[in-house]
Amino acid sequence: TIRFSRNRSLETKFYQVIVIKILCDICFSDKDYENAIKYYSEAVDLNPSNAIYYSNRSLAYLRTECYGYALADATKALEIDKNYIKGYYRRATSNMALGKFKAALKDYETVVRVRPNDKDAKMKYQECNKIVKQKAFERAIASDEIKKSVVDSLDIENMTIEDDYVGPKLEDGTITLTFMKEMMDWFKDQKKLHRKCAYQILVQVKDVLSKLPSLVEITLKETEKITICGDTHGQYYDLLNIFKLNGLPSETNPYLFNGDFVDRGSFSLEVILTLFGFKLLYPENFHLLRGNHETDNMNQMYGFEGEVKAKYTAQMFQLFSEVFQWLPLAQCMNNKVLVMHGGLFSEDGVTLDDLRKIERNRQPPDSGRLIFQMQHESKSGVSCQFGPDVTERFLEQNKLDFIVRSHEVKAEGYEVTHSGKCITVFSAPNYCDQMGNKGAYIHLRGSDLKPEFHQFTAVPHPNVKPMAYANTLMQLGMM
Ligand SMILES: *[C@@H]1O[C@H](CO)[C@@H](O)[C@H](O)[C@H]1NC(C)=O
Ligand SMILES: *[C@@H]1O[C@H](CO)[C@@H](O)[C@H](O)[C@H]1NC(C)=O
Ligand SMILES: [Mn+2]
Repeated sequence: TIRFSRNRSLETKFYQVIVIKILCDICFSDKDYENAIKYYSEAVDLNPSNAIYYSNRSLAYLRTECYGYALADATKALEIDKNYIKGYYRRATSNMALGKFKAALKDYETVVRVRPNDKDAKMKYQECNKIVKQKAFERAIASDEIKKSVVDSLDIENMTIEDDYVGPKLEDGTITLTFMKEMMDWFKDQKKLHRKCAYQILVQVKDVLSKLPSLVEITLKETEKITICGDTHGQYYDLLNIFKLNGLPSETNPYLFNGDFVDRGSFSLEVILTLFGFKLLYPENFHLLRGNHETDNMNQMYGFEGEVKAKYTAQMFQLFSEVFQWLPLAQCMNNKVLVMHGGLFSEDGVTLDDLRKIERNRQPPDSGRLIFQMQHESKSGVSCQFGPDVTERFLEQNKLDFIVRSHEVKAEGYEVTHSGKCITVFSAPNYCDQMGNKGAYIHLRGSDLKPEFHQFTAVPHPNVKPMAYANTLMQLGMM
């Protein structure tokens, strides 16, 4: 750790700035964005009127997916220097990631105006414009007709499975362990499940999920243990590795997957169909919660929609979207441990009863604030960090011991903060093939409810890069 003196002459300030620049460059080349953020914060402190520091810290925040902070920094950079082009790009990228497409479009517009000959800027502007128009169109038709379920327009019974299909099939319409094993092997060889089987799984899992409460409450007996996993993000081969290390799900080997199953990784369909299959096979012992990536906005940008369209159809994506809206939002174990994807809330006084009452069959933006926060953010549009005071008050009020959340990549795969009362778990090792992080899962036993951490590293996967199906803006953007 390098400490910078607070008592600075102009000369030491000058050298410190040079040292910081070198340190930040090293951090960036090491992908150590957390330290880069620390050093840029020092730099901002030394020289609060330099747009580059804010802009570069904004990029570091983008890389760690703290989009709210990234947005604030890009905005600050532009306040200092409204001609700083990179600032517009970064603010646009932050807004895109937060689903604020119109705001993003405005910034691309500015770049195009200032640099009429910049082809890259023009392309991004056009791409973003397309999304804004598409959203407007979707809104227009959504208000015209009462939402009909895709399920009503499917005739699954009559879908035929061609003779040359030799892959796994449900047995009399039911999922069996044999089917699950065959399907996982089939996926491992990069083969496609027959669309009829995929639809069967989706229709059945929609029915199962829609009967669950928004807050799932379970009791672990003295002798029981559950495994809690964080984000998996389409890293199918790493999911298989979790099952290899920790055993296949079963009635005696229960799991809870804490959201963000899809997007970014290019094997999201394989991940989600495997998880849905196990949910159907062991509805009481296999649990899934919704993450911020089980939403239309995210799926459009980060690959899942593109992947489903590439491997199946737009109609199947519609059905996924319907199913995602029925995923529960939080799970409580033995009235003591609360698990949810994003973390706690910006307002104080939220109770478990408030969570029970959330009507969840909807997309986050028009759904009241609670549901969105649980998946995504806490204070003021910022996507990470709520203070220990928030955790403390929440736990006390609800008579809980600690919370488990996911959503943020951690170098060790997990992180224990707030004196052990807020635990983060993340299960996508070497996230996006580039973060170099470990993955982790947690064992929680009924006997003592003490979290026990298990780490693992990434395994190889076939040569399809992450984000292969993502929106081109996201592929080309600095994310
Ligand atoms: C800001 O980031 C750029 C790369 O985008 C880098 O070349 C430059 O050195 C950084 N500036 C400072 C002051 O850290
Ligand atoms: C299957 O198709 C046939 C002929 O089109 C139709 O008569 C029958 O009702 C369909 N079955 C179902 C279950 O929809
Ligand atoms: Mn997330």
